Amino acid sequence: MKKANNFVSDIHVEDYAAQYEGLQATAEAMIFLGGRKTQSLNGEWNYAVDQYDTCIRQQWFLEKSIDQNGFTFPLDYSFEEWPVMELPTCWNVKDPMYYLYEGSMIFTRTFPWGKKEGEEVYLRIGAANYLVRVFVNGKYLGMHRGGSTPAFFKLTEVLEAKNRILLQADSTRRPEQVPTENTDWFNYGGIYRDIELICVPKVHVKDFRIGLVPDGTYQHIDAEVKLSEAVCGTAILEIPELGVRMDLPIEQGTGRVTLEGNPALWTPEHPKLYDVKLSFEGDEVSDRIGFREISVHGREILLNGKPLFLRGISCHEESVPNGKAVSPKEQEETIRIAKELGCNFMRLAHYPHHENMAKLADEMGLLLWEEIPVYWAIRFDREKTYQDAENQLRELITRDQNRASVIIWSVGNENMDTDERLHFMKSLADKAHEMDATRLVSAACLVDGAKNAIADRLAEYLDIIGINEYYGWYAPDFSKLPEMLNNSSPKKPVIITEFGADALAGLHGTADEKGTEECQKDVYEKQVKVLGSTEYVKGMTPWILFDFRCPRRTSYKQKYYNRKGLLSEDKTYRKPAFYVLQAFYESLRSQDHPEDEIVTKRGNFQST
Ligand code: GCB
Repeated sequence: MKKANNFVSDIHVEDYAAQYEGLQATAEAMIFLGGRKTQSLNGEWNYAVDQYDTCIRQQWFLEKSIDQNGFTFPLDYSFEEWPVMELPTCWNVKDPMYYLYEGSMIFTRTFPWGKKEGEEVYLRIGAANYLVRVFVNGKYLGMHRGGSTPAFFKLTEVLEAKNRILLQADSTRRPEQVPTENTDWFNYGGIYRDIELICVPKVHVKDFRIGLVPDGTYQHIDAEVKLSEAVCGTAILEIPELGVRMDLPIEQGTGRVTLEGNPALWTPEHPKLYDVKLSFEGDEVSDRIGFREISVHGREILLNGKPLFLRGISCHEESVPNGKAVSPKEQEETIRIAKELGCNFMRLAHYPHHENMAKLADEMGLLLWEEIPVYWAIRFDREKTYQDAENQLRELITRDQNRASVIIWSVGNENMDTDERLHFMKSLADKAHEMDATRLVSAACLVDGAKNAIADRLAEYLDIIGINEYYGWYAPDFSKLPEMLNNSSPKKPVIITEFGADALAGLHGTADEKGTEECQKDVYEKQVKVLGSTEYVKGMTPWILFDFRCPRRTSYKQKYYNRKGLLSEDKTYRKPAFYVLQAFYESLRSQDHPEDEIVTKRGNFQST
């Protein structure tokens, strides 16, 4: 751009963000966290709403009142006097003023640091929606895209005795992002998972993966290590309960070993976990590992070689008081309610949930479907959008690859079967397969409406076909469901990843009256009857466990909520359909595991 003599950088430059697009934190920047002590930066941060991105236009992080051209302006910020917000959080639930706010907020605080020789320091932000930019002591350290996966930044070189950190979190929806502008959930803004500093020796364990070799013997354990530097040496691997303490040779920074073991196998009914330790010179990490094998054979899903029906439920990451920043107690309660429903499986829709969900599922015994937000009308024609989606997938896999509970990576939900989409999502499925041979790959696909059949071309590249169908709701003629199932002859197992109906808690009427509890109950009764007797349907995750916020839902029954929850949004009231599904799952479970104790029925309604 040709600059006029009266040019002023902070008001005349509209591509101001371009210089803060580089240094993208990607999956490659991640560090294995298990067993590491971290220093928390959670807590009070000063903040300001920054609707016009003035912070990066004026470079507030420099804490100078002179711009690049020597132009002096009065400071438009005062970090110390700004109000305070407790992080992590979603700002929408912090103050009614921010209930619908989308855009940038600036967060800043100071922290002391005592440098130790030879130590590297990294910042980890568990999740910030959608992008976050990091500035420490006046320097731009990088940015991260993707609202639900962790971001890592190296701080070592910039740290001093006293440090100022400034974060720009920007929740703006943009067409080329993943997800794109239009979704069926609320776009919470904020830095809503833990912010922490990680100190590691220069040569440290960057990645550590361990699990059962999927060879059908259940006796071979595969462990793989990546170090931060291409050094050679010997790591030590320990699984005390299995009597394992062995050398793991490292060449050029990587090492891999397969060992004989006879672990008790992990199942949802018996979620046995083993303590595992790995050390390399001054660095030590640990994890709690369940050993299990998941596979498909024809139209069967097998867990440790045994056929399995996935008694599931879909779930968003949300609570009324905390938005997406659900507390550990709320996470545990979600799993507990799913178990009360009789589930052995949960679909964490439509984006990566907090990593603690998978840790809890490991401990409490629940199988998981994890998903990236390749949702609806993603810009499948854009290479940058693909890179963003693939990076989110790689970050998710790297984060949760040691979790026994996670059996399926989903590469998206309800996308039109176009050529661009097929190429895009096939590439994602290939990437997931390439990174992880110990799990299945799926996606939630739509029914082909013209054929009334399962005909999505993506199915060829998936291990399990996920199908969203809304017979009895969006597709009002229920008789089309058995017809659709008869019209289809999938070569792989099918999971019905969605069906459901809205019901406003406490609203009564006839089964024909949409939005009533009776209508939802009726849809569930019809659905489970048909799906339960379809040979190739090997699981289901009806839509959805709890009512959830959604800007698209404006009717008087919805009140900006999607009301397809089996429970109301406060997670206390169980609608009658809850008990229909519970009774169905109980009947399946008593066939599968007659020896298991039956979960006591609780709640406010007894099925008749
Ligand atoms: C779907 C979507 C889900 C929506 C749901 C609905 O098919 O996958 O995100 O919330 O339908 O209620 O319309």
